This record gives sequence, C-alpha cells and structure tokens, in this order.
Amino acid sequence: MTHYTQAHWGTYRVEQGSDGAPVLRHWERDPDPCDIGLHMLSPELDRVRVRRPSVRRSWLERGPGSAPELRGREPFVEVDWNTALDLVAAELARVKAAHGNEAIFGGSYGWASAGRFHHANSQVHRFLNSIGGYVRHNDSYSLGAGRVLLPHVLMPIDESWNQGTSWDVMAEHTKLFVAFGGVPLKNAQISQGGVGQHQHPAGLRAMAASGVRFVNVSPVNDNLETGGDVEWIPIRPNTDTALMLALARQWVVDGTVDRDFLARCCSGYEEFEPYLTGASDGVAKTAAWASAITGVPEARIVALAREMAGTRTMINAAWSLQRASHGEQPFWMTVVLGCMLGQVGLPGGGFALGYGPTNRMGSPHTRLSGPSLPQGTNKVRSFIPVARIADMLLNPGAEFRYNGGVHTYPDIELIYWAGGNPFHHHQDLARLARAWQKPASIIVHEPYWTSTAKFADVVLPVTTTLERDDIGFGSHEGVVVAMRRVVPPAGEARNDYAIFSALAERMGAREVFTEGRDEMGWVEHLYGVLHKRAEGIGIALPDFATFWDEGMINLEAHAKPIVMLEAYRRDPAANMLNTESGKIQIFSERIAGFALADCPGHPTWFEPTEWLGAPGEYPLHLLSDQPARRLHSQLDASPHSIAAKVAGREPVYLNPEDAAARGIADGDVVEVFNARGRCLAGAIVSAAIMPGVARLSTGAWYDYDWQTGLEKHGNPNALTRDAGASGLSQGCTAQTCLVEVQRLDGPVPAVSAHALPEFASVR
Ligand SMILES: Nc1nc2c(c(=O)[nH]1)N[C@H]1C(S)=C(S)[C@@H](COP(=O)(O)OP(=O)(O)OC[C@H]3O[C@@H](n4cnc5c(=O)[nH]c(N)nc54)[C@H](O)[C@@H]3O)O[C@H]1N2
Ligand SMILES: Nc1nc2c(c(=O)[nH]1)N[C@H]1C(S)=C(S)[C@@H](COP(=O)(O)OP(=O)(O)OC[C@H]3O[C@@H](n4cnc5c(=O)[nH]c(N)nc54)[C@H](O)[C@@H]3O)O[C@H]1N2
Ligand SMILES: [Mo]
Repeated sequence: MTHYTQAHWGTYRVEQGSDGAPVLRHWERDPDPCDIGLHMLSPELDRVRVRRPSVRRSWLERGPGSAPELRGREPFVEVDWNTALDLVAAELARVKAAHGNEAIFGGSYGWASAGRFHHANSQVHRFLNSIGGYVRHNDSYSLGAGRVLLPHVLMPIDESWNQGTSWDVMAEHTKLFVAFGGVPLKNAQISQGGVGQHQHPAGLRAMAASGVRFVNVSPVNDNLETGGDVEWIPIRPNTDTALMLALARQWVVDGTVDRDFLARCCSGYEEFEPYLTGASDGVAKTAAWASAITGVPEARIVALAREMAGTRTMINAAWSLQRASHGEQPFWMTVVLGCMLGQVGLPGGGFALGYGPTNRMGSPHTRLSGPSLPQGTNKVRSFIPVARIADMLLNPGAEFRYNGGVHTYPDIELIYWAGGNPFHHHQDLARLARAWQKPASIIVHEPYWTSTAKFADVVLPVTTTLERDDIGFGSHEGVVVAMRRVVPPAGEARNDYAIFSALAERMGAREVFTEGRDEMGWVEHLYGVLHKRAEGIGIALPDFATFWDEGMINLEAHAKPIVMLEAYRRDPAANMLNTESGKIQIFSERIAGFALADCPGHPTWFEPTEWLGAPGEYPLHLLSDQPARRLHSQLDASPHSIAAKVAGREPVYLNPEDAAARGIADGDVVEVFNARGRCLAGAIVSAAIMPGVARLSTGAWYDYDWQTGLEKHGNPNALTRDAGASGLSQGCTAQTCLVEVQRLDGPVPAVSAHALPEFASVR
C-alpha cells in the first residue's frame, strides 16, 4: 500500500527517508510536478509553528477589548487548552448575549488547506451556525468583480471553468490564442482543494507543437511559456477594456462581426454597437483612441483585429484583469469579443475566463465535484462583499451597494478566523490594522505564526494536513487521495474540528455540531457522499476500507474532451442559459436597472482611479501578482520560498530604464512607496517587465515596523488601494495601484517576518 497525500499544489508520495523520517516526493504520474510541496515537512516551517494556545497579555489580564491598539505588538501568554477553550467559549457567550450573533464576523476568508473534511473555513462556518450564526462574506478576493458579473451575462463563473475547452481540443483546432495577462504556469501549479496531474505545461507545449500562434497582451512577458514563439504586446495595466473595444469596433468597420451568431445566441448587441461607433457617446472606439490609452501602436491593434477575425481564435483573460477598478469591464468585454467573432461553441474558438489561474481549466477531467462538510443554517442575514472588511469595521451602520441592493454594515464585536490570512490578503494593511482595533476580541486558529496570528487576541494552534486523516479531492481533478496522517501534531496543535467540538460542548451545541461523529466517522461519511455522487454518473468507486488501504483512486479513464458552450451554440433554445434573456447578454437590462454610474448596462471604458494615463506623484504601476514559489502567504518560510528572495525580501521587478533612472541595480534593497504606505523589497532589473510597471508578488509575511511605519519584507498590501471595483461587485482592486521606488541608502532594517512573537507571563 503506497501512501499519498494532497495539497492545493499537487499530489505527493510519502516515503521513508534514510533516517526513517517521512519525506515527500513527486507523484510519479504527474507529468509536471510542483516543487512547493516537497518542502512541507522542512524544519524551517516547523520553527514557525504555533505550539500552544496563546493569549495577548492585556486581553488575558484585563479582559476583552483591553488595549486593542496593542494588537500585533504585545507579548502573548501561553495557556493550557482548557483555559483557552473556557476563555473563548465565555467570550462567544458574552458577545451572543450582549450583542447577538450579528456582532460575530465569521466570514473567515482564505484558502486553508486541501482535504474535504478538515477544510478550516467549512469548519468555522459550521461551528458558528451551530451556536446561532455569524456575519458572512460573499465572493472571493480572486474574483470579486467577475463572480458578481458573470451570472448576469453568462453563467456562474465556476461553471465556465468546468466547461473550459480542453487542451487536446485546442491543440487540434485553435489557430490563434490571444492571451490578456498570459497563461502563467506559476499560477497553474495550483487548484483549490488539490491538484491531480498538472496539465497546463503539456497543454501549451502541444498547442505550440501543432502550430498555434500565441499573442500575449500583458505588462510582463514572462507569463506565457509554450516552448515556442510568443508575440508580446505590452499594454499599460488596467487598460485592456479599451484595447478590446477597439478590436470590436474594427470588426464593425471591417464587416467581420458574426451577426448571425449575435442574433441567435446573444441579446442586446444593438444597444452596444452605437457605443463602439461613438453614436451613443460621441467617441468612436478607434484603434487610435485605444492606442493613446493602452500604449499599443494603432497599426498593431488594427492588424490584430483582422488576424483574429480571419482565423479560429481563442481569447483568454487572466483573473488579474478584473482585480482592478471597474474590473467587471474587461471580463464582460472578453465574453463580448468571443461572441462578436461568432466562434463561441466551436472547437478551439471563443473565449475563456481563465486558462492560467489554476490547473483546473482545460483539464479533460471527470466532472465530479467533491463532498464538503455541511454548513447548517446561518440565522444571521448580514453579510459583506469579502473585500469590504475594513469598511465594515470602520463604518458600522453605513450603507453599501452590492449587486443591485443597498445593505448596511453590521457592528462587529468579535472576529473569528480559521483558514485565512487577512494580514496577507487584504489591501492597504495599515488601514486594516486601524480597523482591526474596533472589535473587542479576535480569535484565530493557525498552524503558523503568521501576521494574522500575531494580530489576534487568542491564537489556537492547529494541525497541518500532514498531521491528520482526510480525503483529498479537487473537484474535476481526476484523483481521490486517502490523506492518511504522515506525522504527529507539532507541539499541542489540535485539529480545527477537535477545537470546535470542544467549544460546541461548552456552549451546549455538541450534538448539532458533531452529529455524533468522530473525525474518522466524518471522513468515511464524506467518502460515502462522493461514492454516491460518482454512482450517479456511472462511476463505481471502491468501498471506503479498500480506498483507505489502497491510498488513491484514479479517475483518468472517465475524462472526456470538452468544448465550451458547444450544446448551447447548437441549440440555444433547448440549452437556455440562466440569464435574464436566456442568452449571453451583451447588454443587461438588469444591470442597467441598477443605475450605477460605475457599471452601466454594457461593457464600458472607465479611466482607472490610479493608472499610467495620469501618473502624478507616483509614476510606476504596481502589479502584485501571485507568487511562483508558494500559495499566497502559505509556506513563506520554506526553503523553496526563501531561495527566491533578494536580500531576504520579496523581489520587486523593474524595467532597466526605470531602474537606471533611479540608480537601482540588481540586488539593491529598495523602498517602494506611495501615500498609503512604504515597504522594502529586493530589486531585480528585468526586460520582462515593460517600462512604467513594477511587479511585487504577494505573500511575503507582513512585517510592520511600529517605530518607522515601514513594512520591511516586501508585502505589496502595504501599498495597495482598499476600494471596491464598482457599486455592482465591490470586488478587490489590488491591481490598481501607483507607486514610486527609490534605492535605500544607509542602514537596512532586519527582516523579522518569520520571528516568533514575544512570549511573557501574566504580570
Ligand atoms: N495585493 C494583492 N493582494 C491579494 C491578491 C492580489 O492579487 N494582490 N490576491 C488575492 C487573492 S486572489 C486571494 S485568494 C487571497 C489569498 O489570501 P488567503 O487565502 O488568506 O491566503 P493564504 O496564505 O492561503 O492563507 C491561508 C491561511 O490558512 C492557514 N491554514 C492552512 N491550513 C489550515 C488549517 O487546516 N486550519 C487553519 N485554521 N488554518 C490553516 C495557513 O497557514 C494560512 O495562514 O489574497 C488576495 N490578496
Ligand atoms: N503559484 C501560485 N499560483 C497561484 C496562486 C498563488 O498564490 N501561487 N494563487 C491562486 C489564486 S487564489 C488565484 S485567484 C489565481 C489568480 O490568477 P490571476 O489573477 O490570473 O494571477 P496574477 O498572477 O495576479 O496575474 C496574471 C497575470 O496578469 C498580468 N496582469 C496584471 N494586471 C494586468 C492587466 O491589467 N492587464 C493585463 N493584460 N495583464 C495583467 C500579471 O502581470 C500576471 O502575469 O492564481 C492562483 N494560482
Ligand atoms: Mo484567489
């Protein structure tokens, strides 16, 4: 019986090392395995574990709400589990009684770990529902704008990935692949819930080998590797919508719009065309107009439009495009481009919202989705769009717009977080730190001493996936893994489930929370759900004992090639979409009816709030993309992540022109700054970045110096803007951010991101 385990970044084989200790190896069937997971057992990670329940000193000594301004800089007192659980249960009971469950924020956004049962966010939500509910969040940081927009105009976004045309189909039929934001292989290393075989590298190579031409419209050119030629069209960040509009208008002028497809499968094109031609607003969306906005030469835009109209073209948009001010627009416009060319539903043609961001898109996998822990019922109605957390904390009672409605921010007394790292993921972290002082109590479950753990009042140490039993199954990923425990828990770490069971017990909700099952009982139960689901689509899975013993089920044989929207194209009436018109909406009455100045009824160009068209004091556009050597902030202390740091900090990439103008050389420590904040980073000078753009990936643990106000480790969220994409979605707009960069001369402060907090005893 071979032993496997699974993570968001891959499936791994567990072996015995020469010293008898377990080691993780690549899974032999993964053609392009990911190295991130090889380091999960490294001593460098073990060193930053939370080992015992820890309570911030003032909170412990003087009670909830004491000295909230000291969060993030006060020593912790370690306590035993019974003390910690009693304190947390008492505080939950106090808040419930005095303020109601509407005062508990349990949104708890984050990626947590793979494993269907021990998924931390599902655990915390189920627990909080068992004691009366919590303020939840909607959507994700990944796809704030896209997730709200897409159901209005096409379909829920997850469904669009499930339908993503498979690599083999594109290798055979696609002639031209136009990528907005590349197809970064660094990102395709991962899929939420677990990766089976990594499909993107081979998929792209096969397309290149069969002669597909690749055009990459992107501010950087190291995000599309096919093994063959790729044409790079540099574009100013956040201006893709203008380029797309000009391509569309060129097709109108050239007479290459597929009017038959638009009439059969779309609604509202008649309301949109006058915007392209300028009949409705006096501005024709010409190539010259777009060139002035995007920096792409006029002739290149015209030629690209003609090439796209003349051949089988797949148009792909990275998710980063919509993580920006007015982020709905480039996504909507990507859909519209595909429709105007009329190739949607044809093999290898149309549009895609996301080859690149995860491994899932284009994988010809079995359409079987994984079981998850039931959440129970949430009696609290209040919610926030996920990225509006600081707004909520700072403005209780204020109104906000969201998806056609007007809602009110609740007044939060207690925050409960398990499975996420807001002091990594949120924008403008200095603002979040101010907002964080508002609640009386902040309770965090964490395996590691992350910045969020350090900013908590109570930190409860939890296990990693390698320290517990679970089922690994990324939806549609084609492999089910018996994630048997590999090592014992570090320190006194417990499973999230064990902690919540003990709290539920103290709060009289044990039976509701556990339903009488222990952990293995749940693992087996969830396997039963998967078993039944598979049976429903004609796949016979082995019984639990066989699965657990054999370690893995491979579903590869059940995979089928996919062509997105093929059936819909063939017969739109029989395969109606769940939109207002049942068709793809180029104009949406419903969105128009929301009467939002920043998101009207059809795709529209808006100047971003910060962009290179109006640089001012901060002349560089900062891209904070996803990191190549970790998942967000996870495993930042591992040797794999550390090896890519420059002078111990996250690298910031600068174009040679911009570096020379500032006297910056490779390896220099630089300060990246704007009116919101300052951080240090290590410079890499690279022609892969267009002039005027800087790139600082996310995930370096936030390392704020309280004396100087400097973030020392290179966390871009010291600089980013905390504002919603529009009144429609309120999505995260991290990619809309201008900065300046200067060389740091003089003493360089030491990085303390991976240092443990200070521990003390009660005074
Ligand atoms: N500037 C900028 N900011 C961004 C983005 C960007 O593009 N630019 N991208 C955004 C996006 S798309 C996302 S998805 C977010 C990601 O933000 P997050 O999902 O919050 O980031 P992670 O680092 O994955 O945080 C997961 C945390 O869960 C912990 N964890 C792991 N397993 C367990 C477990 O079993 N139990 C418990 N209790 N905890 C566990 C990990 O140690 C880690 O601290 O960041 C967003 N932030
Ligand atoms: N290794 C690794 N992979 C990951 C993650 C990770 O943390 N680590 N995170 C995962 C998560 S949660 C998510 S949501 C996805 C995110 O997936 P994306 O949002 O697609 O990823 P990014 O890396 O932010 O951006 C993709 C590319 O778009 C480019 N880009 C940025 N702004 C613009 C623009 O305005 N126009 C154009 N044309 N291009 C632009 C960036 O330079 C980058 O090369 O990635 C997932 N994959
Ligand atoms: Mo994400």
